[in-house]
Amino acid sequence: MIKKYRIGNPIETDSVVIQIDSENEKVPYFQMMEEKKELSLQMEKKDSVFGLGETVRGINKRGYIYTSNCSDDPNHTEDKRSLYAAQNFFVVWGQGRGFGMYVDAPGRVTFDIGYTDLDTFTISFDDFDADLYVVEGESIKEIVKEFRGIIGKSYVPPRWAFGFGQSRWSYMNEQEVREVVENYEEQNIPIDSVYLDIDYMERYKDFTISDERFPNFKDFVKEMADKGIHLVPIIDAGVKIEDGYDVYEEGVQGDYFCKKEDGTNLVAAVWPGKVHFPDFLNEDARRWFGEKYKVLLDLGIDGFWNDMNEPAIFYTEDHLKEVFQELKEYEGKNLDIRSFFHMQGLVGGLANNEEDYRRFYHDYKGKRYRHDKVHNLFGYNMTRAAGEAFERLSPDKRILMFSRSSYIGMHRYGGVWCGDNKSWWSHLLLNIQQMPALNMCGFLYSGADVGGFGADATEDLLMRWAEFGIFTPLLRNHSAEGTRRQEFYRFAKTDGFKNILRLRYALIPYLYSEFMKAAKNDEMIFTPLCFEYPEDDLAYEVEDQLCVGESIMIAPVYKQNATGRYVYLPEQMKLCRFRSYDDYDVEIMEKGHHYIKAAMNEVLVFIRKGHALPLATPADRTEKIDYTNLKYECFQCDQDAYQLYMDDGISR
Ligand code: MIG
Repeated sequence: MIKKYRIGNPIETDSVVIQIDSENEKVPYFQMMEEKKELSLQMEKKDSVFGLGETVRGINKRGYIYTSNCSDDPNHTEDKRSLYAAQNFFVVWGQGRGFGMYVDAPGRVTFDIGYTDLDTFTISFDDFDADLYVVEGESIKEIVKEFRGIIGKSYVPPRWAFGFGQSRWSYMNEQEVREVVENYEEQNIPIDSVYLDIDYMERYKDFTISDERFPNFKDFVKEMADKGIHLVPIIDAGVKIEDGYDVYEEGVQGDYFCKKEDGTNLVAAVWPGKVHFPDFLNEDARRWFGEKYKVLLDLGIDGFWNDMNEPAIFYTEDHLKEVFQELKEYEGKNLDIRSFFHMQGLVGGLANNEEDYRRFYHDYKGKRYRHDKVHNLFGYNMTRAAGEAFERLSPDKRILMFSRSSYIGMHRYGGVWCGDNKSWWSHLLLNIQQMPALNMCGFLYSGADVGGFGADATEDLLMRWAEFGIFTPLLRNHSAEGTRRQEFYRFAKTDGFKNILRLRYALIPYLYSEFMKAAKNDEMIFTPLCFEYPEDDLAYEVEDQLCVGESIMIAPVYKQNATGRYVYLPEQMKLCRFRSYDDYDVEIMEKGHHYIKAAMNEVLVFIRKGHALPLATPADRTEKIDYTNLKYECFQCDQDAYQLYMDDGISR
């Protein structure tokens, strides 16, 4: 059961698609403190808090403070309060009861979940305007399902997007891309896509192709398609200011860009230097920008990733001017400690500056809003622009789309990747812990950069990460400019990588089935153990094992030099220790704690009682997998216990 409560005069976000009338009663559970713009809840000792989507820290969010304020921050350390997303749905659960709440407010919202006081959960608002949806249910899973029922169905990608994708910032030309594909083919490692980062464009201009680097782009896309390889270009939020550039000129003419207070277009800077930002919140601008993807669709492209859409801002023209002014005053002076740090802060504070988010406006649903009031809707609406356009431009064929920034509602138009993580063991664990929270908020097609984006990956980290990544719908190896190259074929243990990737392809019939069932039934793919075994107190403390779909539980190894790990089994399960899809040992394990060996190339999969896991013979491309010849690994049932979902993998 869901009830809606309105505080103040909230700005519509289009995240909820079901019309619900708001109650006249007080908000339940939380105490409202009007003057402080706060809601506050006394938590019970045993209450856990789950959700909030893509954030730092563990599965149980209790004990820290999180701010929904979409941020381009490449340092996902424990002390951060905001990452790229604003996904304001959570569940409080303890002692066999609880509730869910969705805080629908597009501005900044802070969730202090036991940070100030361990037993107090306080939600505070910049503006005290919000729609609150309170969700009741018999279990956490039921609450999540109820909530998902009001926000609309999750985005479904084409099936080939369940294949492996190799990425790098950037493959600089046709030849580099060819070499990647050739290397994968030579090593017999399956692959379905190669990602194109910003350098495929002409001077970082959206919807252009560099003539120099990709002189025959259309032919090249075809050449790759003939090999079964999809090229997936990046699209950035900022449109370069350059005379003669059609997107810029159309945007100016159509009045599609974000404006400053004085009505002129905001000038900010990102990759291309100075840019304007399309006003994605505006329906006309959204339609116009969405239509631009056609340029690439017409060249044979069928997948995209939307980046820098928090939006990331290197600087605004106005702010930069002010900073130069101030710096002049420092020239020739003897800088003491305070003035030195202040001066340093002037320059260091240019990027993603809070004040800049108050310098421009949106024309949204017939009204003008200052950006910071609707900040968290920007990336969402960029991806919505694309998603709505794809429905018009590609009515029969699904298009791959995922975004860096997001808000609930965007899950209908695309997936997400978790942004600029690092090649750190702690970020492998973070990836594991983010998946269920993303699913709760409707984001099913998701994953993180396998191997880590920033910093240098090591072979063992990459292998362990791949061993988890093969379970995430989006499986992409991506890394930053200047870091160690981390394509799987570059390391000595290529056989290990090959077998792990081939195991992924063996699992695709299962993963795709579980994905489609979750999308159709508003369910999760990744669940923490306590969602499945709510009666088991110990299950609430397990933060490094997940159930993946109905049949299996996984226990990834995420520690350097580990040759195994401790695993908690809430009930008897059947362990399959995979070295490859057809080389694995099997053991029935009793309920309780175990230390389980897992050599560097071994993947631990536990089959749950009464469930079956289909396994295909791997192919080098997703669409070549033979569905007629599946083998089933069963535990106390036969293969009929499993309902396989099948479709053509491409039509909508
Ligand atoms: O400021 O396009 O998260 O995946 O490789 C960096 C370059 C901009 C950030 C994305 C990352 C991408 C990078 N982009």
